Amino acid sequence: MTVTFVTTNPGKVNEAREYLAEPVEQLDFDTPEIQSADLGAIAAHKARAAYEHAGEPVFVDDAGLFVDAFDGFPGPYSSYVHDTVGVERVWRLTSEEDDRAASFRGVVAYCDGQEFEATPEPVDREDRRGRDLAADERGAATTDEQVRTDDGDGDALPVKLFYGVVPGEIVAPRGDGGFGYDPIFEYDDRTFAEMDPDEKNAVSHRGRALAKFADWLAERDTP
Ligand code: ITT
Repeated sequence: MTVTFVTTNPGKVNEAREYLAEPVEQLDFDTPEIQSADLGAIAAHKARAAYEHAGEPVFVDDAGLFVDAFDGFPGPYSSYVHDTVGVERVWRLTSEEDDRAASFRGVVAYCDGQEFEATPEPVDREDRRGRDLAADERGAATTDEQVRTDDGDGDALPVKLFYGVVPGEIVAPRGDGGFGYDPIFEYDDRTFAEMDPDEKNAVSHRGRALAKFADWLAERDTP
């Protein structure tokens, strides 16, 4: 079954194609985004709007770069900061700090107009290369799979959310791959822009969220 990814960002689509067993089709639509400090709320709102636009089951992704020294900034404002301040200057600002730790956090949000089963409790899990995902997620104040039905906009369509987080460090730009903040985000001695898409996926916030989404789709589609 084809799954439709509503996003303006082809880099995200490439990553989803590496991960999901199902064929992924991009619907290039700039979904309106609410302003919120809560990535889950932004993603849920985005998924509902995308579903209403597409008229078919869809998923969206919302992600941001959270710099520890700036209490998480740019976080949910990453897109705006990327287009205004720019990646190079985010590096320069961070280079003045002693603490250059940061994390990418992301949420994959799925909406098909239906209700979802009750959400299981978070479980300890490893990624496909044996990394302990739960250890990274514990420090990042994310929760595991969730269903959201109300984000202050009344009786809203249910949205299923899958979170992912990866800790790293802000460094001077290196590498030509990836997109967005990838050149300044270092994980295990390499920036995300120095990794192939499958290498980035194996450790990234999006890869982690997509892994949970893929597991859920597979379970749901098993008779
Ligand atoms: P859509 O909303 O259309 O999906 P977008 O690129 O605007 O695409 P986001 O709002 O989720 O996506 O992204 C916020 C910013 O964070 C944006 O500047 C992205 O380039 C950046 N970003 C998101 N995921 C990233 C990743 O895996 N690597 C590097 N930068 C990323």
